[in-house]
Amino acid sequence: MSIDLSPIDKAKFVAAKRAAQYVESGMKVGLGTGSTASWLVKCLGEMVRDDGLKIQGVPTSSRTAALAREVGIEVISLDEAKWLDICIDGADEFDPNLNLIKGGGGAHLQEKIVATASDQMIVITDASKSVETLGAFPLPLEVIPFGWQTTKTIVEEALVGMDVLGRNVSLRMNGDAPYVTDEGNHILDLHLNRIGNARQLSLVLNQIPGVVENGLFIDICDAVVIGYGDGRAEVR
Ligand code: ABF
Repeated sequence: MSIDLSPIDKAKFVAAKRAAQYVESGMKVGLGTGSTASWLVKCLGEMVRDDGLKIQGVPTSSRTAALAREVGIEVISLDEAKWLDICIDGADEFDPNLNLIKGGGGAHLQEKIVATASDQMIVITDASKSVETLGAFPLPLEVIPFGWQTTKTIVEEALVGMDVLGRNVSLRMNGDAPYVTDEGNHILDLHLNRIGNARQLSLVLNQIPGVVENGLFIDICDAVVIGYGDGRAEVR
């Protein structure tokens, strides 16, 4: 695989390549979504083709499913797999406790289901996603389209009692139309700037009717592989 890449793409590639070493023949593997996870899928495809690696992949989005098939990975559904040995995915932010914000790519619902059904969840990333406290990246909240404006109002009211610095909520758009997830839902982006108590916020948000899932991944990630533009990789 060509490594004539920009420093940021090199960092993502290096993280993916290092994390691919966790994958062994016979494993059922959760395949993440996003640009970093795409490198992982391509690396695994290469290992399937060139090294005889035998795996079954459970993609976390229709985009990843298409890429996995294209590179020759056997794709199965989560219900066929039932349980996974490992899941490798990107993230938008990770903190020192390896808690995450995910969903900038609009796929955190499937990503959280797949990660939760895995013995091990590994995040692959460049160093820019490292934060002391989660929240600078807008927190994605998948909501069903029915009554989404009412759901938004209730979310805004719920944020008043939360330990956050910002409370602006916006509907994610795709051009002139609301963004639609693989599950046919919309996404509200919560501009919180700083999340003081991510566990509490996650519980409160998921209790609101109309909310399907938030992008906070608490106590789900087991390790973060950070790639650097100079070719180094670090595991935390
Ligand atoms: C998915 O892709 C996410 O949950 C996260 O939103 C995003 C990260 O994308 P990238 O690797 O392109 O920065 O993993």
